[in-house]
Amino acid sequence: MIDRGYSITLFTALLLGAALLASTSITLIPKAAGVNSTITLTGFISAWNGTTSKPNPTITVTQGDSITLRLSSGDGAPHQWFVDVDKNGPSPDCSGADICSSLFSTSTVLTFTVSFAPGTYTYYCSVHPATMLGSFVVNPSSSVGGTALPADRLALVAPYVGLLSVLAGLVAIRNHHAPPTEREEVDHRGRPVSWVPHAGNVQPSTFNVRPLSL
Ligand SMILES: [Cu+2]
Repeated sequence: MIDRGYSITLFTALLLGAALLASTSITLIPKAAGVNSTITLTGFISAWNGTTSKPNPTITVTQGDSITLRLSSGDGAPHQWFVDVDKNGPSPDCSGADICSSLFSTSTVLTFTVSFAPGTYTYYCSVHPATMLGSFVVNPSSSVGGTALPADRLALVAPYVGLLSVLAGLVAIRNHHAPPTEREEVDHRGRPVSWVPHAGNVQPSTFNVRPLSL
């Protein structure tokens, strides 16, 4: 009883909805887990790792990495390592966005996860920020140009679109199957004329009844 065009539309809507719902499980492929890396820095008033061939080395990490930073004082002076995440310069905001070690004269270990945005930051010693500073580079978590976000956005939206399509289809079925009203008419001889209006056309019709000329 359902007309062909309607069936195709309904089938397409249901298929689209089901496909979108299914796609959510496809896009939930786990991302590459953050790497655990250990970095060692020795503090000297002249520079971090000041006695090596690479003082104040550039530290390069990937977003999501778990970092273990092994810090020691090479000159017995107190030092404090921090990365200036909020990019407001060499005064540490340890209760804010910046990530800080404790103040140490012997050694300490700082562990943290790189949960802030990719970009280039500066790490300092808060006690000797003029000489003890270097670059802290955070690379995006996706290895191919950091294009992971569009898929994530699709995964966020797809279940809702899928659900809406299915709901729209169900509402359409419900409306379409509203039972047609049966009307009873009487012809010019008083005999009942039964008819069912065509589905989708329930407008009242006019019967022109002429008496037969005998
Ligand atoms: Cu220092």
